[in-house]
Amino acid sequence: MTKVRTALVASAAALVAVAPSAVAAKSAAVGTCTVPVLAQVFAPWGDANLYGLAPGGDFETTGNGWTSTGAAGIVRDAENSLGGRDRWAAEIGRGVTLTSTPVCVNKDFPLIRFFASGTAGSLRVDVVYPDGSVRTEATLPATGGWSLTPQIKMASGQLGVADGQLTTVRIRITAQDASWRIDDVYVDPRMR
Ligand SMILES: [Ca+2]
Repeated sequence: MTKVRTALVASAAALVAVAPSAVAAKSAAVGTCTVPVLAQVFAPWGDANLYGLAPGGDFETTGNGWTSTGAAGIVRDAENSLGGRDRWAAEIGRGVTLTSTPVCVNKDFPLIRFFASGTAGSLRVDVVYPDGSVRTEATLPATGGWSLTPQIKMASGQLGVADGQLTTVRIRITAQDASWRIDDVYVDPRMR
């Protein structure tokens, strides 16, 4: 496993040092979970659910903890659907898997949603559950350009926690048969 980085990473860090993420600044640690600020970020797409940015999921910072199995990096790409100062996206090479740091959720059918861009092949979205099991929760067809994924549901029964308890999962994204770009990985943790 290698850290996600390219020669461009240093430039991304410089940008972020000037303008730190508001989401990161307001997040709060609860036990081993870091609960992000939740907002209706996909309301313009008719989705009223409350989402929080997965740690490092905007790829605007270096050392974000995401790891890859091969060629992947942060690239300058103006995926700017959510507005703000989003300047960087993750590029995943053909056949490469990108894995997130732990993401905080509870058991009431948490959701994953993000932006993806791929002109060929498909993008597989797996979830690594607390017991180490891995399930494929979505396989997305080529988009042709930046596109918001559907709501990707995690398997509630795999989380192994009681109502109201928090746990962590990892999101594992694989570019199958072609390279893809992703950005703005959000989770609706269902912690109401
Ligand atoms: Ca970004």
